[in-house]
Amino acid sequence: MDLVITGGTVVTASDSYAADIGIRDGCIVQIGQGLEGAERIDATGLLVLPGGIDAHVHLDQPTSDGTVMADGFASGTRSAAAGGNTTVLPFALQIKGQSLRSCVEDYHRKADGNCHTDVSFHLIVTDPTPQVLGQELPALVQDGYTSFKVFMTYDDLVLNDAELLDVFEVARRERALVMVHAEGHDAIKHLTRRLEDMGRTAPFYHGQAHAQIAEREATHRAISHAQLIDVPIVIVHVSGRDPMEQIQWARARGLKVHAETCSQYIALTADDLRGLNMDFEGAKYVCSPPPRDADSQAAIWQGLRDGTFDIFSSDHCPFRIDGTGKDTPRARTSFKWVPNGIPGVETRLPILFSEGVSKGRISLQRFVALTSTNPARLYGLYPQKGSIAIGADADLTLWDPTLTRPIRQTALNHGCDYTPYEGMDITGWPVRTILRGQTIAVDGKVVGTPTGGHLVRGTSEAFSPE
Ligand code: DUC
Ligand code: ZN
Ligand code: ZN
Repeated sequence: MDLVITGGTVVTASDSYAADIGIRDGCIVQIGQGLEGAERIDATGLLVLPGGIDAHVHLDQPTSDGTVMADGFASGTRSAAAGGNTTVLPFALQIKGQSLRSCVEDYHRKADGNCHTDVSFHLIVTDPTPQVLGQELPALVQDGYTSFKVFMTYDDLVLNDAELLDVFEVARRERALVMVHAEGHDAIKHLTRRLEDMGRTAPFYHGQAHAQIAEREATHRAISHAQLIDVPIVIVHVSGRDPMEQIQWARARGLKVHAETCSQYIALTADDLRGLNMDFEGAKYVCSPPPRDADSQAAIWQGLRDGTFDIFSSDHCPFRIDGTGKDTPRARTSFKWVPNGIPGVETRLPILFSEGVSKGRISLQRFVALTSTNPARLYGLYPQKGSIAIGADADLTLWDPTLTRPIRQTALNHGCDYTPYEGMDITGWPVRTILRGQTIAVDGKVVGTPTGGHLVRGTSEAFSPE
């Protein structure tokens, strides 16, 4: 064997056991005791986890007002690798009027040769023309682009109900998975106007404009449309109790509705958007849907435990707080001009481990399921990814469950100039990330040149009979 990892505790979504792992040609070829190979990594005292899979990141995506994201593929995947991830799933965003095929080619040009982790694109469909629905989407699904995101809000991205139903129909026919950004566009615009009329323009009011009621309504509407078409969907970035209850309502009726939540909904609340004294500091926390309250945090924890949530992602969508990102003269006039999104690909795993496993809220198995195995199953990467098994890619994260230190911007690898989690105490950090048998990060720093590749995916397990 090329490499053996010895003395660690192997953790999967179903078990924990002491074993060595033997790796040849980038794959796991043996799991056992007393293994030997050309190279040895001693994992005594460490957990050996399947590499993290962050199924929701935004890298090098253009925005409607020309604001440039803080991470491209090089810095975004560097940050992912340092944070214990071996695969990320970013988006290829279709600009209205653009062919989806040329959009995918553009993103490949940006990613190729630059990625420290493996990558696999979701598509974002903003312009479901007959050509896109009839030809481009089916051909792209055949090529392994088996998931697409649709938006129920944002002027430049929103699909109306008829368009949503059209996209759902193609997904059903092609066995592709639709990810839904569920927030009611008209309700948000109405609330935004009313808040602005009252002079309530600070970043804090972003949280009020993007009310949980609007998220609940859109979640239910998306579920109803999916039921009409009889297609599985994923409700992404679920922020609180109200939309979560809609997902539970759907599940209780046997509907195939999957759900994702993210770090910001357990680690932040609406109060963070107040900043220091309702000042522009709050812009550091502006994301959509926004963080909610303590009651919603408690509900999200319950959902992480009981299986309401299949996956836990970062929704990494970084904009710098300096004059090139969130803080522009226009953004100072109203929260509605503050770019929506926060960084988090490097802190996702430590936050869930520390707040979840170290504090006794979730088991180690649940942690692995939410952050690696389930994303792989949901998006057609399993068992090549997301498992520790003979024949799987040797994507592994060695984890020190006792290492305690706070999150500090100065220690992070992203291109953003702040973290919304500054100073948060964390117990449990990744100490080595291994992609297909090669070490790509050690102690929070990337090593080596980018070796990440593009992954072709199969059909989501959401389409299999239970
Ligand atoms: N939706 C996302 O998924 N990410 C950032 C902003 C948004 O609205
Ligand atoms: Zn979204
Ligand atoms: Zn997102």
